[in-house]
Amino acid sequence: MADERKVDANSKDEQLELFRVDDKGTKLTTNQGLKVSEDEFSLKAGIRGPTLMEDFHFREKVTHFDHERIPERVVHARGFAAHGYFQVYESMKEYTRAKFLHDPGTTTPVFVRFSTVVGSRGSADTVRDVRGFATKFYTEEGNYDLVANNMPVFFIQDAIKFPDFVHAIKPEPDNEIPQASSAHDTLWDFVANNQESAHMIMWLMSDRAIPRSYRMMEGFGVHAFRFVNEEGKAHFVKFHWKPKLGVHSLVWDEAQKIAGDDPDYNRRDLWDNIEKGNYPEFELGVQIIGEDDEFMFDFDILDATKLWPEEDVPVQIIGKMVLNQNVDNAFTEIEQVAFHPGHVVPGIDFTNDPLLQGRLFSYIDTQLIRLGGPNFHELPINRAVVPVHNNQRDGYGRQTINIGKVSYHRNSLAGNTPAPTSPAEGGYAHYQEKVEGRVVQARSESFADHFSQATLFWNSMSPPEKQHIINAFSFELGKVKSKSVRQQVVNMFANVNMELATTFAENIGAIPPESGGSNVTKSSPALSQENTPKKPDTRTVAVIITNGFNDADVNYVLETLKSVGIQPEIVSEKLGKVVGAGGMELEVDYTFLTADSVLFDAVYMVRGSRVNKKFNKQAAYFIDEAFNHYKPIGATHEGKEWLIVNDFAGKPGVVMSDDMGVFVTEFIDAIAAHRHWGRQVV
Ligand code: HDE
Repeated sequence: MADERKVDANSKDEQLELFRVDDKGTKLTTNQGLKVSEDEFSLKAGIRGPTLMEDFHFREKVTHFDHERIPERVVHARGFAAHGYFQVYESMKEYTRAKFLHDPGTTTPVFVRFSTVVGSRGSADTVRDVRGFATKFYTEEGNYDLVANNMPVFFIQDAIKFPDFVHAIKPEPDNEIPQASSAHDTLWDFVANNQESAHMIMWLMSDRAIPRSYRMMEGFGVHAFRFVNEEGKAHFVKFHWKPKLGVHSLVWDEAQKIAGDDPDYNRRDLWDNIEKGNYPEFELGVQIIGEDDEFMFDFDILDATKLWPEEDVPVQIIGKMVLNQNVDNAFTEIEQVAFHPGHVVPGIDFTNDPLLQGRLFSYIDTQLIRLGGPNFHELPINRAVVPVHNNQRDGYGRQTINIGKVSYHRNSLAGNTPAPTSPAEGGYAHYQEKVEGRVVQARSESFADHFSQATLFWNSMSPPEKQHIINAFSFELGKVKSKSVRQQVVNMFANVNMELATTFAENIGAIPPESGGSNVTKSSPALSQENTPKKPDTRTVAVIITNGFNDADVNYVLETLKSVGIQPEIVSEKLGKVVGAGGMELEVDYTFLTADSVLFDAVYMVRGSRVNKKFNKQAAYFIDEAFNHYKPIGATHEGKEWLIVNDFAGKPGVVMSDDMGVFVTEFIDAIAAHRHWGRQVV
């Protein structure tokens, strides 16, 4: 459950407070502060005459409106964010100078933006896609950005291919179709012709691409970074975020329906749970490899299409992040926040991963156009909590009023300040890696194996997860029009696993591969969501109910569910109240019109003594869909009778009993298990 602790020294919040304005109860003014007397009628020459140019309030209002939009992010356009704090569990001083990783008593304010990658700003949340997981730590040594994704590898090995990849996955340029989807010809043509994408495509076709909640996703820094300690000793490091609630996903049919029912599903879930005090928590983990062990692995640790199997390089949990505050304004905070993997603090450094190196260029560059110039660091959400002093000056929208004549280094007029700080006193010093070699445009041979880890991923999946991957390939390629591309993809994935390629080949009318297969037999249990923590906390339950229910029993069930952190919502025919046989009233949250079962994690079917035919029909649709999505279904009283008549009794995850104590215990267990894959769903 939520950790109630508040941030000790939330200096970021204090800083933002300086910029917050509450317009409620104030007088309307122009941007110049002039009080406005008329805001409905523009100034006209005669009551039916033309509008006059001298109406400055009209012009200012419309001009500002005309310029309200800024370019959306070229990728990760759709996102949502929240404030919180981070705390390290034990000092990491042995490995890194980064001060925010030293003192367990220090809380560092953070701002985290979750996103989809492909869709535009208005696209649906539940599409099949990678999710961004970008964290800005406002540390006492300056801002540190951990710009991560919810998958540990990437589609390409070298940043020079990023525009090609993005052009291929975005809507096709002639008709701008499809929105927020990888299920089209150009993406799969790219995949087949850039086989380094194989491993990431396995992740994209897996359940990881349709997370149940931003609160239930892992985050991965993807690249190998470097930790550098006080003595200058370096280690390779990969960053992980582990959600306290475990890693959970939707099923594909459900995800598609939610995209229509509630396109804001993931953002609403984050917002609502923070409002309710169910603060999302993530633990920060690190995998550390000594410099001497760089070449100990059967893959190149600098290759971003490879993960470091957790069984070989354990994830050390080093701290915790809690998101406990919603934004006040989506534009000024979420849209204007600017992340950059190059925003580091002393003790965190880069490696020669060619994907990372390219990112170091791209992020500042994109903010220049998106946020309108080089002063985006002055926007409230991007400001460091420590003072900023340098000789950078001017530019669009500059806000700092730098005093004095000196804006250059070296100088004598200002005593040669602002002065650099020596590394010993906390100045950033780049790691002195020895580099030598010829200038070449090529890729290291050690990056050449594109399939072993794709097979490792496949081998690690549980049977339902494997089936979902086959279904995803069948869906995506089923939407690809080019037969040649479909066949190329089948042939490519024969290198990963023959059963996989053969099964989806049959579903998409392609020729099953004649040869292929992999000799990789290794698996990594950490990759399967089957092994993730499963808890009932914050799960939602639709309570299907109408008048005449058993007051005491229903009240007992609802209160017990709430006591373990489950969130029941009342669903009935009409908004208003439903009344129990003994007069107890329950406020209806949703009707069958405003909600479908896809919006809930489980269903509790109560019915009531006063059901009618229409109620039964709508409830039946609800239950049927929940059953097909493998969700827990509980039933008591008239609900139980209905489930028995309709042949749901005894099926996995279907809980019913006349003893309310037994019922609620078993129902909570079924909810904690999340999905009941043992069902035969046709
Ligand atoms: Fe990004 N990426 N990226 N990316 N990325 C952007 O920056 C880029 C990559 C990631 O919520 C852009 O401000 C290149 C990997 C996240 O604001 C842009 C390459 C990972 C976000 C950009 C990559 C990411 C972005 C677009 C290949 C996981 C959203 C808008 C070398 C580790 C941040 C912006 C937010 C955003 C470039 C690959 C994560 C264009 C060139 C790998 C979470 O600069």
